[in-house]
Amino acid sequence: MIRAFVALGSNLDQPAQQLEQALAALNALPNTTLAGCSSFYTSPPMAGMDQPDYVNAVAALDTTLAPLALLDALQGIETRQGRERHTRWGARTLDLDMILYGDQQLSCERLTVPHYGMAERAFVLIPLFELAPDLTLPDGRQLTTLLAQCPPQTLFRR
Ligand code: ROI
Repeated sequence: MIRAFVALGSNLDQPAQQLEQALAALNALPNTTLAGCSSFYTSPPMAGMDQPDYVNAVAALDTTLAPLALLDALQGIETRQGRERHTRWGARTLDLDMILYGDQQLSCERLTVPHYGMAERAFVLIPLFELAPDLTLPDGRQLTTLLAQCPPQTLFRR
């Protein structure tokens, strides 16, 4: 059994409801249980983009799905919730990013874990800290160190 962490984000079509629906879908995945979810947070789009604010959270999953099978499952949920991939970093109904898969470091065309951008994203690190304050990344860095070094961002706990 692997403990994986998934970052959830939405900024279209009732974002908080999108996240609730996604959590139910995660909990219904085969060979997977939803072990926990952080609070929901509201934040402006990163890098000052002209989009609606996001609602973000992080979920903990216990799974025996292999990494790419879990990725397929996450993309299936995104698609069923109306995700359309037009432009990179465009507004979206649902984004599910696998940020950690146990203590494994994986890199292939479809998937890199730990997620390449997590260290710069307070909207990932702060909810993750709620679930796993003592977490150490596969490369040995402490979550608390990443948090201390993360660029400041506006984030409201809902
Ligand atoms: N900004 C915030 N605040 N939250 C996100 O989930 C998010 N996701 C993205 C981009 C467009 C980079 N900005 C974001 O993909």
